[in-house]
Amino acid sequence: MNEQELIEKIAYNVIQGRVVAEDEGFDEGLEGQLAVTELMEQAVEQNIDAKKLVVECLTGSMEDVGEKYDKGIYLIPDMLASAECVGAAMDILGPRLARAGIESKGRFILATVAGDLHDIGKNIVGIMLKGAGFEVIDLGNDVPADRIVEETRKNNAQFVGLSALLTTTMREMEKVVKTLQNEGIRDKVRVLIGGAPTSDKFAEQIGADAYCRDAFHAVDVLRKMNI
Ligand code: B1M
Repeated sequence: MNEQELIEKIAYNVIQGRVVAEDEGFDEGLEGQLAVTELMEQAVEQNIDAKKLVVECLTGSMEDVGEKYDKGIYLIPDMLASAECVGAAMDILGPRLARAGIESKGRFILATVAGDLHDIGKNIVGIMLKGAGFEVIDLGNDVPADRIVEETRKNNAQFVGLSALLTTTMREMEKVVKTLQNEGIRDKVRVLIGGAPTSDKFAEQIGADAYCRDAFHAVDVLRKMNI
């Protein structure tokens, strides 16, 4: 299979929610055909650029999944099946994105805010930050502001990365910034935010240092901060 065919096949199988060849997929009857795990292993063997694989096979496909959910074609279990595919793909791609043995550029606390269970984007950001040389402490999803601030203090972290995918949870980011202020450590950390409903304007409104469009942009933003 050439590079383009492989990319299209992986993207298709993410949308179908097929982790391994035995899975039947949303359209059913696909069992036996190569799925995300086998295809991603091939892509890695063929040395296809990891960034291209993330953007074209994973991020793009999840947008499609979101549209299908919006239209009522997909239900929550279908979104979850696709999410599982991204997880499996990142398990294979992660070591290629995160190069080992780089000197630490600082400690990064990463979390999806309280009330929000979306963690695919955050996990990709974590892998990219590790690859860029940061020591990442990932607190997971649905993390209350108090815990984020407590871990920031305890670990003497220089960076806080917050993720939110819901319009109902993005306000939690402001709570984190305010709690950092109240605890007197706001000026010791840079706060970076990301997730579909957030923006440059929102970052400014809540007093965060930067908005990151995607994981690659996050690394770029940090580079521009001269870190
Ligand atoms: Co949900 N969901 N979901 N969902 N889900 C969205 C976000 C939604 C847009 C779907 C839709 O309606 N079209 C919609 C939100 C609407 C809104 O708020 N305006 C939605 C909804 C409504 C819901 C529920 C409320 C559904 C329900 O129960 N009725 C529910 C809420 C649960 C909760 O959180 N409390 C829910 C549940 C779920 C699942 C659990 C089933 C699953 C998540 C599984 C998981 O994460 N483990 C899920 C999924 C998969 C999605 C979509 C389809 C995909 C999200 C995703 O993973 N994208 C999503 C639709 C969409 O986004 N188009 C949707 C791929 C990922 C790589 O991108 O997360 O944007 P993203 O991350 C990027 C950047 O944003 C950036 O970099 C990342 C990598 O490049 N970034 C950062 C993100 N965080 C960053 C932090 C940084 C820097 C950059 O810090 C430094």
